[in-house]
Amino acid sequence: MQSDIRKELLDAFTDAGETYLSGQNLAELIGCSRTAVWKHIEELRKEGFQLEAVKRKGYRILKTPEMVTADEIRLGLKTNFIGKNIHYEESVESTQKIAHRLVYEDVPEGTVVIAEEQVSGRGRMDRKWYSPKYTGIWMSLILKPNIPLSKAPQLTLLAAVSVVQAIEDLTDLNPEIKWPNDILLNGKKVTGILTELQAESDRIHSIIIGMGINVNQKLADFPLDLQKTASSLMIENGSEVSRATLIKGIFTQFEKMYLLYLAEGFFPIKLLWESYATGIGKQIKARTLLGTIEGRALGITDEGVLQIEDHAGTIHQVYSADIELS
Ligand code: BTX
Repeated sequence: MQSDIRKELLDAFTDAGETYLSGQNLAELIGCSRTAVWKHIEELRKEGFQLEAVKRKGYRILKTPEMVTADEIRLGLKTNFIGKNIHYEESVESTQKIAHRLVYEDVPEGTVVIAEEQVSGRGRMDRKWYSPKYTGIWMSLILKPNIPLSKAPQLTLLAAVSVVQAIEDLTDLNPEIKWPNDILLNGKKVTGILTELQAESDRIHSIIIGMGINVNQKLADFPLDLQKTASSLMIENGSEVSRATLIKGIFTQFEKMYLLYLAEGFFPIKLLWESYATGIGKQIKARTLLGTIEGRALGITDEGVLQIEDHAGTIHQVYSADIELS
């Protein structure tokens, strides 16, 4: 019912073109209350629609948000296989879920699922990932590398490097990576990466890399509990960033890194990852499922595993954890 009002509201603005429509006009046209009209106009603003409001005249739409449809992304994309096959949806539960299904349909390597919004976006360990409409990049990339299971974490680090490089190419921002995959700007999380696998014995059948990038949200658009820890590229950059251009940049960087990785192994990627890493050489706290380890982060191994030296001099290998920087 709610989305009907919204659709009718957008249709009314489209039909009106340059003409202003008052709250009263809109309420009568759609057959709802003026409060409902106002509420939907506020929602549209949050999603990046620019609406002009003029006293005694009403509203009109000045700008609609940029979409990240397959056509938008294909335009000028120069990769050979990453992002060549795009599965686009307006609204989904989670792009990861769709990607897992597509793997069974035997889609080609490099297929990407992209959505404008996720209503049940997920983070690591069943946490939630907030993925509002039109303001971020929510996508899952399907890969089929012929590598053993133990090497899977390397690809998640490779993904983080690709996103950082694409952000640097497009903006003046200098993101940092917090092990394993959080991308931070001024200490706040702008990107999360979730890697999931389908494997047979110890061989990877497919690997699904989910990337969630906050692009054009304002601080007030985040739920209160995230406002202290999360940020977006627009907040840090001071101006809007084109989602479609950034997606193309990520595909280009990812393909370059992935081909380098397949040809030369993890070492060149490891060097790049370390050049962006924050917290290496410093005191950190790693919360793992088995307990908390405190000590100095020594770096990552050739497998992508974090090494921490505790106060007694013991070196711990950390495969999965949440890191707190001191
Ligand atoms: P994570 O477990 O490292 O982070 C999840 C935590 O981050 C949450 O518990 C919350 O505190 C915080 N958080 C939630 N939403 C946001 C946000 N938008 N910005 C900053 N912080 C947030 C990170 O997991 C992995 C996220 C992957 C998301 C992608 S989006 C495409 C794909 N589909 C899907 O469902 N997940 C992936």
